Amino acid sequence: MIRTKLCDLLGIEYPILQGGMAWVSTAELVAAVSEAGGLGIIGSGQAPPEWLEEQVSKIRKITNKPFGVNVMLMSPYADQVMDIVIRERIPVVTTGAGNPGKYVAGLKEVGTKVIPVVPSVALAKRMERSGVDAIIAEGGESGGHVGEQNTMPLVPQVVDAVNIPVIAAGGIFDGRGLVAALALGAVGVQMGTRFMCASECVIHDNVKKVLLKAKDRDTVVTGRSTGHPVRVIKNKLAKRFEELEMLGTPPEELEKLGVGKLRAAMVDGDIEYGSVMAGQVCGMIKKIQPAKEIIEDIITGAEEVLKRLPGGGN
Ligand code: TUI
Repeated sequence: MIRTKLCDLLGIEYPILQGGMAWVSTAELVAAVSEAGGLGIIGSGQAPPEWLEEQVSKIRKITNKPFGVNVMLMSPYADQVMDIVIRERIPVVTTGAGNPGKYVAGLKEVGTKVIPVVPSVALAKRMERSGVDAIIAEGGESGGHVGEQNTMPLVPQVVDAVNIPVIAAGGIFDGRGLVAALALGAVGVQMGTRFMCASECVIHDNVKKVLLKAKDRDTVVTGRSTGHPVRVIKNKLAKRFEELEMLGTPPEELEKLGVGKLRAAMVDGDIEYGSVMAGQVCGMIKKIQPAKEIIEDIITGAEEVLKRLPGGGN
């Protein structure tokens, strides 16, 4: 059994967080992951507060296990979403694309654990000073909005720089990845891409089919020139982005091209002109399976790896 102090901190059985993905991790997936012993996390993205309230109430009808909400701090609704998190006493909040500093006191007052996602050591230190409970160090192998560091160098540097627990994210798919993350000093992992092909995940079937077929080199990072680089599956939209960036198109024009494209992919199934955000591990997805089976596979896989490692069985 692989338990770490993250399990005690969050009241979960396994040190596995399902990354909060906009338009992807809705109540169905979140409840299934939490019910299976991991931590399911709602991706609130740019959704209005009423949407979040609905999701929370759906989850509470299915499970009474802890779950989380990811707040994308660039969302125009971030303040209102945080108000709901506090009012509903959501057990865990993760944040992306910014610094949650101004919300920490209010969240801690109601007992919500605050865990920002960071792409660098400097941001990890800044977040620690704001009083957060743990940090997710996310490498550029992950899908969606990414930083510049990769997981292998980022995680140990963050572990050395802070005194709070560190969770590894980016490029982790199975028991091998979990053990590797623990070896780097992390107390657990966050995985997004793998859970996109969970049976309970509501994304369009077209996207699941693309992921099932994807190989190691099928993602690309676009939008570096805008200051908001995102890792996506290569398609016609990604190609257009690359062409426009090469031509020196102003960032505002490029940003406009991206508006509404994540929804177009995940909800409407537009896999050519939508933004199919996914991490480099997409090449390892081989089947659609229930979240419970995914979690069991990761844990039994990790236990086998530990036995197989030199000295592990002795
Ligand atoms: O947030 C993510 N990944 C995401 S968010 C997203 S939704 C989206 N929609 C439209 C355009 C762009 C994104 C899809 N994927 N990951 C966590 C993450 N956070 N990665 C990097 C950061 C980050 C960046 C800057 C965290 C803090 C930060 O601080 C900046 C500051 O100045 O405080």
